[in-house]
Amino acid sequence: MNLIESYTSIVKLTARNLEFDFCGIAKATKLNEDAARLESWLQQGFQGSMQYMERNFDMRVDPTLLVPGAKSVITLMLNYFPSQQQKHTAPKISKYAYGKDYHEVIKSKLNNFLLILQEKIGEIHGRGFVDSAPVLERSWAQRSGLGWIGKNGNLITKQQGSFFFIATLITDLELTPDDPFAKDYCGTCTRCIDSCPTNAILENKIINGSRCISYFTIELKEILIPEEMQDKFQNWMFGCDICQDVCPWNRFSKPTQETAFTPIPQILNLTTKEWENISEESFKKIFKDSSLKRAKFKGIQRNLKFINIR
Ligand code: B12
Ligand code: SF4
Ligand code: SF4
Repeated sequence: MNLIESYTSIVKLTARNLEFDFCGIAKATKLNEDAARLESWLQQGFQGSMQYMERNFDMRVDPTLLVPGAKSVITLMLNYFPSQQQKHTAPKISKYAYGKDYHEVIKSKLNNFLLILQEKIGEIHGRGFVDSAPVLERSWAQRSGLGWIGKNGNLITKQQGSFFFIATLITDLELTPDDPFAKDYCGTCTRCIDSCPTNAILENKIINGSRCISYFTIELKEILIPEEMQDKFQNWMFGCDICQDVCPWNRFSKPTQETAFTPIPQILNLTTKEWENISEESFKKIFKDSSLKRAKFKGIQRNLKFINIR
């Protein structure tokens, strides 16, 4: 085994030891095809008011601008599919937000990952990212052989579907890349497109972010949700899982083993009335470690009102 191969084994083993579900590697190169897709997405205004998507375009399509001297992009995926469901009558919350905020949970795993690699391999540089950095995470997951990008825009694994977070560790360490995931197992299925209540899923795996319930309920801050969307949310109060819930590949989802993602009891149990009556103080206390913070108390109240207008 040469040095590059032995480092690659260390990376894969470390990912397993840190209980990531999948780990794939790609060469850190500029993503030219993705750059064209991203440019067209932005030109059509599909980012809506998510101005952060307009920033750092060059960095987003070139990991060597984010981490100088970058040679490899290690993609890590972590399952968040919960073992318990909300009550049918409760205002719906996306499964990714049932437990502790994934940004914090995964960030600390990524820091450990880098420390272990430095201990075992020596002086290497790298940075771990999850969600909020200018990194095209789904593209890296596909390029590292972990799955295909479905018509609903999500990265789907053949083994366990799409209820996974994606994180990357961009490093100057040279590693053996995995083969990109070449196939697409959506076939003639169109369930996600047919089920999206706001018609946010377009042809060619393009998602109009500015029409997605996830955007309206989480990203649209301090702004009213357009009236045109009234009656379309199907009781989704925070995020939306419809295009994943209907996906046949998610029959293969298995409950997460990550204890930090154990559902906060109130997420499973609060009724609409209780949500309406919750004080800002209690909200902040109960959800202090949760992703719900992103929408803030005011955002949650606005969403509740919006889905309950009859
Ligand atoms: C902005 C954003 C949103 C926006 C816009 C959505 C969108 N599709 O862009 C909103 C708020 C609507 C959103 C919603 C959701 N999001 Co979001 N979001 C992001 C974020 C921050 C950036 C995505 C982005 O770059 N968009 C721009 C467009 C152009 O990129 P794209 O859709 O990813 O498409 C690229 C590739 O897919 C590729 N591509 C497209 N078609 C094809 C075809 C082929 C053949 C190939 C090779 C490549 C390819 O090219 C595109 C450009 O590179 C990422 C985190 C990150 N840093 O990547 C999370 C992320 C994509 N979101 C995630 C999640 C979980 C969600 C939700 C499921 C949350 C929820 N339940 O409410 C929904 C799903 C909505 C949907 N159907 O996409 C996960 C996805 C995990 C997965 N398994 O795929 C990510 C990766 C966060 C994370 N770290 O885990 N999100
Ligand atoms: S998350 Fe919901 S609103 Fe957004 S694309 Fe999927 S089904 Fe449509
Ligand atoms: S619902 Fe069907 S078309 Fe949509 S992502 Fe899943 S398999 Fe692909």
